[in-house]
Amino acid sequence: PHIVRRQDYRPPDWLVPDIALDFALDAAATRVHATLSVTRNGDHDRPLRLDGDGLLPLEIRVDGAVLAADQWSLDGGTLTIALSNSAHMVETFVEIAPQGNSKLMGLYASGGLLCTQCEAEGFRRITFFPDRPDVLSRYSVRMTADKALYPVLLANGDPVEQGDLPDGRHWARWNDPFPKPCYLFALVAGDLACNADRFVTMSGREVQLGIWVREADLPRTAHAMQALKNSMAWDERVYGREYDLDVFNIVAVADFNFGAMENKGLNIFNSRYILADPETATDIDYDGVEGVVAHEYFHNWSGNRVTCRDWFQLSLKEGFTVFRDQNFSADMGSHAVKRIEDVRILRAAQFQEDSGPLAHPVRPESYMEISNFYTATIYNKGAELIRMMALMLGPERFRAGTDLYFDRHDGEAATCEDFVRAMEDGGEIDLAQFRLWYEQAGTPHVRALLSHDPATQSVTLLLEQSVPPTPGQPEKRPMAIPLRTALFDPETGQHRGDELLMLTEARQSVTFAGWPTAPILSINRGFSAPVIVETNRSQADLAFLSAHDDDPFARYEAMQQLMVNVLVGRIGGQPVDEDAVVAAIRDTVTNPLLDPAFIAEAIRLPSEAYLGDQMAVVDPDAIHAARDALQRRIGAELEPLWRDMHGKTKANAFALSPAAKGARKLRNTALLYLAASGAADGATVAFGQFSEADNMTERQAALATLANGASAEREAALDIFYNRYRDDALTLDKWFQTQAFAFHPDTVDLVEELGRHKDFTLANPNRVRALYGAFAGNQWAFHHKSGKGYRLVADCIVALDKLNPQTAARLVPPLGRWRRFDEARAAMMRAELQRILLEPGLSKDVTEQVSKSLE
Ligand code: BAL
Ligand code: ZN
Repeated sequence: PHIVRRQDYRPPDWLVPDIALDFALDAAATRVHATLSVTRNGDHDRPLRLDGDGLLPLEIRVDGAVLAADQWSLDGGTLTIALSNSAHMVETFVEIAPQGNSKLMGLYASGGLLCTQCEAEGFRRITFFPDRPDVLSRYSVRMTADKALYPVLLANGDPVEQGDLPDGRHWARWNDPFPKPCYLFALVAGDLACNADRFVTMSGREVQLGIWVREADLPRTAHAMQALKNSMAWDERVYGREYDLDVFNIVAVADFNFGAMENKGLNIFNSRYILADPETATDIDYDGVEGVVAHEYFHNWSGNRVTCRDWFQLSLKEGFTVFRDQNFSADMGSHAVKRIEDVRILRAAQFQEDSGPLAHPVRPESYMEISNFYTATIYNKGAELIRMMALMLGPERFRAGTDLYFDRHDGEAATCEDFVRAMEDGGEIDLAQFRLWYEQAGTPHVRALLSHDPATQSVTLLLEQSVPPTPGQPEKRPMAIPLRTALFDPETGQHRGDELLMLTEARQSVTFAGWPTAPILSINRGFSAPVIVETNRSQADLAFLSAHDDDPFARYEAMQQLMVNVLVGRIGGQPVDEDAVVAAIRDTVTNPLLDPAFIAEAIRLPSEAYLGDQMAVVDPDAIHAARDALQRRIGAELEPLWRDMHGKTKANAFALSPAAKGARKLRNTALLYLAASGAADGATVAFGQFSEADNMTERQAALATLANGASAEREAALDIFYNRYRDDALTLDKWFQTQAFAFHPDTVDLVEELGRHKDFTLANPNRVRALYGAFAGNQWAFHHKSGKGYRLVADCIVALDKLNPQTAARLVPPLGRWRRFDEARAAMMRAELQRILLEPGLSKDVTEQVSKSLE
């Protein structure tokens, strides 16, 4: 298979300043007439090459004249036309079949809608075009369609004209004045209702906002609309960025590979990130809607106005936009809790990726299939890189850097290097060494050893860094690592100031004077760098920090590390002091000064997967047993506390305020520990919460608690939930997901059964992720020693690959982690990967992920 390399980048041979598209829309057969004004880029005699995927030209015209069959060629999808002058008008006519498009790339049917997804390379499935992000065009789009089936016709930009046609058809024209790459093209046709609103920009322009959904879903769009307006105001306030068109539309569709897509002026969303009401959405869902609406909106500047030169620069828009949406969400809620949540996601998804066969730099060097690079590294680690630059610069200089970046590159296709240079020039900083973060894959390890010298009344902090080898990068250079650090006086419980230490050497030390007694080290505060830190802090030091650190992330981290040490020690058969964990949890829960949402985060045991990451060889059964035992002990020893807290946090009526959300989070945690305590009424209390809840956050948490056990209430609750939500796809996903994620000895068999359930379908990516995605993330169940879990996921990959390779490929990484497991499991995982690779007609998406996993 063809490998694309960053070093091979060459500017496009031909540019397309303008394109007119005419769609005769029909689910079975849509005709597309494209008119491209093309101009030769530079002095060369190379022909015009247009990308196509599954397209056959019905007719081609150049400057109005129809081409004979020997005047063009089609090879591997690419249409080649020899052109003599420096500018031409090229027309192509093709027919495509949206209804048969199960890949959900290009133009496809979802429910009764017709919609598009073009990023990264879906536009070539619609029409012939130079499908690369550095070819920017002004689009004019005309659509005709059956008016009864598709009364609403939307495209990018602003609406221009519409009218009726004979035979029950109608038409609409949209123009987008902003030149854009074809991956940002979009259209939607369907029977949709609109939640309409308006926003007045900082310069006083009025923008019409529309969220388009099925009529029945309209009541579930209020939260998304509020999030959109908040995002628009936030981007003006924080980055000085104003919206630029007269309309901004969002459409929700049920079948979608991504979470959403930032098409210019017409965002298309997976409905799970638009629809929310208390009956069906958890607080996490509400936050997801807010965050993704913001993310897509922010792309209007970081992605659309300034786009990417090539796909190796993907993190230029994604890392920066994730950073922007993270900060927006923090401003809308709690900075402390948002940071903890983001780090938890980074560690679960990106650290695992960075330590496995699919590890790649934030700016990759090569790919076989770009769809495989929409990864936690590009997105989440990319966001951490921006965060580190923002920290090193401080808010004013960072803003100067982003202003310069937007000014310099507006209307251009830029690179990660352009961004870093704007930070250097605008923020007046030297980022020469920092650039390594874009080049080197792998999570840096930092050892931080504090030693006290009573004679000189000083302490020395020795810092050492190493970056592990990753595929294709055996040797690494030292990185520039910003570490926010403080030293705590154990007598006063206070520190003497937070310092930003820059670790730039492999080994470096710094001495602090004026410490007659040894202080306690708080390091990587706020998770200032995406690294793994190892320290020589005792359990007593960690317990101290868990009670005194004024940096909420560091306080959380101390608590987590306290728990990790106990659990890893227990798994390794070492004597451990579990009482210290119980005491720290008691102190945290009963501290009236702490935010309930923070308490809930802090007292949660580290996940089984995270514990696995701390071990040389992951032992899923031992991890589960140790974690379960500690959970039961915490439950039993503090049972009155859990009972009391569960009662106290019962809300009277649903609200979305931070206080109400925090109370629900704490209540659900209390329920979990109460159920683990072994109290005779554990299942009854959970079932009570399940039945009485006026919101999905409490209902689903109660269901999940019950799903871990074997009570009669478990079956009853699952039945009630299914019957209540069987006709609501998004909520039924939760029913699949909760079971696939359950800590239950029979989960693997249950997942096999659910795969045959009449409501399970491979055609809907959300449903696949709810069952197989959740299951593959359930370490204990997926790694069942029978190997059955591996077989189930491999079977799903093989079957799904025939329909939707992009979503199939996303299930490969959990199998690819075989090197981390014992020989028996590793052999079974490898065997499944080899079986997948033997499948005839395997997509390049899955081929790339599987072959890299076996290397
Ligand atoms: N650009 C793909 C979806 C997203 O990151 O917004
Ligand atoms: Zn994005």
